[in-house]
Amino acid sequence: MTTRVLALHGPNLNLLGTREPEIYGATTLADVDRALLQLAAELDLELTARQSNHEGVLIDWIHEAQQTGVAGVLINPGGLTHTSVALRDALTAFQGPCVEVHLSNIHAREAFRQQSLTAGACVGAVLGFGADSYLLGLRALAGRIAVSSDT
Ligand code: CA2
Repeated sequence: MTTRVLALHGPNLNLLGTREPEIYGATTLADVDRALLQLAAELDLELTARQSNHEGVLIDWIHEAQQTGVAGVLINPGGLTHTSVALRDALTAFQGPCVEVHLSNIHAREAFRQQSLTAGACVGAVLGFGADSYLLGLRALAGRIAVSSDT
């Protein structure tokens, strides 16, 4: 059976590679998605990647993932990481594993970025490795899905 996973990119991540390269690197979101799709194929996962600038849209996609049997969620919640109880609640309600990823090391940045409201609803987080955070996060998610489907 096909194992489906959802990769979600939060607000402003559509700007990746176009501004602030000193913080977020020169890789575009399309580059990230291409690399994710390639790794997903190697891991035998069917990955769908989506980006939205709207909190409610991200929440709706997580609900839809739950309703349609998606096995796991990889998410960079962007700035919502630090503010959104509603997004955390949606991730908590999702029954499969979720992994949070960040391009930057949020703990080495401004105080307001050092707290994640959403990471506590995830099995773990990968941060600070630029676009590689997504790939490491996808490997971790695949491992979790494999373990939970064994039991
Ligand atoms: O490091 C990350 O991945 C962040 O989730 C990125 C968010 C930021 O609010 C979080 O604190 C950490 C920002 C995403 C916006 O990305 C941009 C990329 C290029 C130009 C402007 C924004």
